[in-house]
Amino acid sequence: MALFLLDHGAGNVQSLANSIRKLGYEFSWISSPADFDKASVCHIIYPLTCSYHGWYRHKVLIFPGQGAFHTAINCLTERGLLKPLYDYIQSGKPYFGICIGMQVLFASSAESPSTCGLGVIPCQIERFDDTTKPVPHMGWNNAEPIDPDSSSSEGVSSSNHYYFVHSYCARYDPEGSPEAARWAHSTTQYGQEVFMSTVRNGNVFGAQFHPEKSSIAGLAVIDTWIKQSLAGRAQAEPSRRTPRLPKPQDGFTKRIVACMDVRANDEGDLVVTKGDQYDVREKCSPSTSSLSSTTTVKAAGAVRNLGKPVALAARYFDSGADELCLLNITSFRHSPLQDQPMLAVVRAAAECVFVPLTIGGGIKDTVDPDGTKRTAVEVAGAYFRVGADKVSIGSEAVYAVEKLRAADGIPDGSSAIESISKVYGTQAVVVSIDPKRVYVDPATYDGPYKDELVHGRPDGLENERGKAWWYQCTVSGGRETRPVSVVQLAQGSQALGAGEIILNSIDRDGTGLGFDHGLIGLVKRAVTIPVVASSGAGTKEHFERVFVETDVEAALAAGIFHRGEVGIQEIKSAARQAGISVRS
Ligand code: 1PR
Repeated sequence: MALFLLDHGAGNVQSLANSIRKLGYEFSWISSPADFDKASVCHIIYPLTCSYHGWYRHKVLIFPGQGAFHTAINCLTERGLLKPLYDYIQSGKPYFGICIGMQVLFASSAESPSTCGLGVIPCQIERFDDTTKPVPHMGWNNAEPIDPDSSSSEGVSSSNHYYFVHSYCARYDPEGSPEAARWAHSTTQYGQEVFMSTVRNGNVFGAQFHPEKSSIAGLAVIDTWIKQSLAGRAQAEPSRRTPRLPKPQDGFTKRIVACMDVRANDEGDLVVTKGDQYDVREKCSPSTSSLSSTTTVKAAGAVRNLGKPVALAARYFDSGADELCLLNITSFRHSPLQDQPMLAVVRAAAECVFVPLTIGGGIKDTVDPDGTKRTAVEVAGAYFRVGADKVSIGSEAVYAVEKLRAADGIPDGSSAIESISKVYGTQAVVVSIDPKRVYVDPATYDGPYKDELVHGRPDGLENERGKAWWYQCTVSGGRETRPVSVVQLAQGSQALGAGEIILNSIDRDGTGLGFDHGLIGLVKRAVTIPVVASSGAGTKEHFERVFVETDVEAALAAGIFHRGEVGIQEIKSAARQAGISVRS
């Protein structure tokens, strides 16, 4: 075996493994110091999808990283992998570091100033400025090669978008930091900051974006690098680095997210379902007289079945969804980790989906049937290992923020949000909010949420005009309201370490009336992390309006996609025509 993947024990290594299998390569894992000695210089690899196979002269290593800088360095150190990794890189053999696997090449990171990196690239990783844009930088953006016409661009092309998810970056500053800038291979602009999206020098290549999650464009980068490295192709000398002044507009795109609410139906099969205001059961049977021979009789009270999760996930990936979400919507009842059927669903979905996958439902401390206690970090880790990129926390986030507020805003580190973001990074933790409107009389209301009141617009829906309301948070799939407002939950979640918010609306869910702009505006103004608008999409114009009017980073829909009423490409074409940047 000539291709090796480094598993440092704290990241989503499965996604890269899936991509490499998809490309037809075989590989071995490196997870202990002894594994570094496994292969000598002559090994065989069989690219399964092409007829060519033969002896390669080189051993090549990919380190797919995710998570926090200090966690990555600590895990490498504890497993005795740091020194062998450094020696491997110094020996001149090809190395490809992805995300944190690229950042560990640097001397240090502002994320954890006391932790030393490998020091191969002599500069510090810095945090993005979050005063003018949401941080993490989460989504699809361009990467512009330093030498666009060179064959050394490793498949990176300025006409493609790549998936980024990070709060820290390597600034591109040829004048202030020329030694580090020598490594720049491509640059990306986020807001008005320009950073190195890929680095390369000699045997070392690194990508800040996740090629394994960047659809066809990302797979091409991995394939090009593996082919060139296995063939021992000489690396071109780096060209002269000149400053890249920020353009008026970055290449960051709005994301279209397809969401699948998953639960067991009455036969015990996991199905994708879809509710109206969170009620997922059929309302009534169609009258038999009006049935055509192809119509399926839907029993009143049965769980709506809109398809199989893995098949739908594959369909949405093929249709160009920028991200997918799988939510286990009944996990609040019982969700032991042992034999968790959602793990198998996520594993199978991750094998055919090469864009980010968020998994939600039951991400909390649990107890298995045999009494084994599982922490929320273990539960999240199990999902990351089978191919999830982010975990979404619902009910537990509400309880955590209640606790935080009771402690005067002083976190105690015990919540699922804190513990998972500490290990896997804030960008891996999403909070899914299920708010419900509480109508009040605007003339007399003097309650605690008067600063959060939303007023029905004169040009809005008829039944909203003249009314006012605030948004109360719920748990257990909307079944129980809690004494927390949506603004308090959003701000508390960010303070605890969440990296993104999925903002549902129980009132709009499944109605097709459009996104709730009042709700979205309220939350967007309250936080600096990315917000995904969810619930109520009925037409392609709804996406256009929500992006223009609320400047939200992403918009999610379920029902219209499951029922095939509006296509993802249709939404993207309309958005493009309206001047909204979307991934092609
Ligand atoms: O509380 O951490 O176990 O997480 C449970 C998760 O399950 C939460 O993210 C919660 O939002 C979700 N959930 C629970 N019950 C339901 C339900 O529908 N009965 N689904 C539910 C939430 C909302 C969106 C939906 C959009 C778009 N579904 O996911 O996809 O509203 O729908 P639309 O485009 O058709 O309008 P925990």
